[in-house]
Amino acid sequence: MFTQQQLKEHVAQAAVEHILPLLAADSVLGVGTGSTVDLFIDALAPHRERFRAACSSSERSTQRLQQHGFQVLDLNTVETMPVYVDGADEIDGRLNMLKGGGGALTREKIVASVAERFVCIADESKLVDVLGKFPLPVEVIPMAAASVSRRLAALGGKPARREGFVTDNGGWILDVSGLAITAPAELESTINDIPGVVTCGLFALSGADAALLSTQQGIRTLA
Ligand code: ABF
Repeated sequence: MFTQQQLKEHVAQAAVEHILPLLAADSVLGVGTGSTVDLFIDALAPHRERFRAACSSSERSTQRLQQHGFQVLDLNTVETMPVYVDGADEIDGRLNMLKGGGGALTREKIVASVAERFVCIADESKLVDVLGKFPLPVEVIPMAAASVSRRLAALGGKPARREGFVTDNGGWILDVSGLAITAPAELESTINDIPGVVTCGLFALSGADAALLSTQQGIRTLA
């Protein structure tokens, strides 16, 4: 039996092998955030010369990339990227994701929006039938935390402010439990429209293009 850490290491290595053929010498690679992505960055280090630079979704990933000697570009200097690699807290069989457990959901969604392909990397525990067992993160403008919470409660959620956490953008996070998300794209759109919401942690209007899932039997690819 592989541990969850070993499963994450396996999929990090598989992701490197999966994306290298997609990268040209002048390519910029989009990099997500989280513990699996940390391992992906480490596995990518020996291949630093295969592409031009990275574009990062968090200070956490930026630091790790720079420690390995990668050049990290400001997104404003990047027009396109062939691929964005990121983890997820939950992913369903249609490649809809629930993300933001690490608090980086806004920059993740922004960088992913500039990439041609989103490759999600995760251990098998993240694959679910219905999204929502993991509390849905929603980044809000601090002054709107209470008003957005009321609107999320009206949708059937139980929002709780992530105490003592401020995002890289100066936002607060509401973690919303109690949602059975049977129509993720519709719920994402509804939450996006609440005044004060910066980012909803549902990636369904634009989900992953492929997922590499690490299982006890090896890497399973969903596309
Ligand atoms: C990131 O991946 C976040 O959205 C999410 O919190 C994180 C979870 O992945 P891991 O289990 O690898 O930390 O994109």
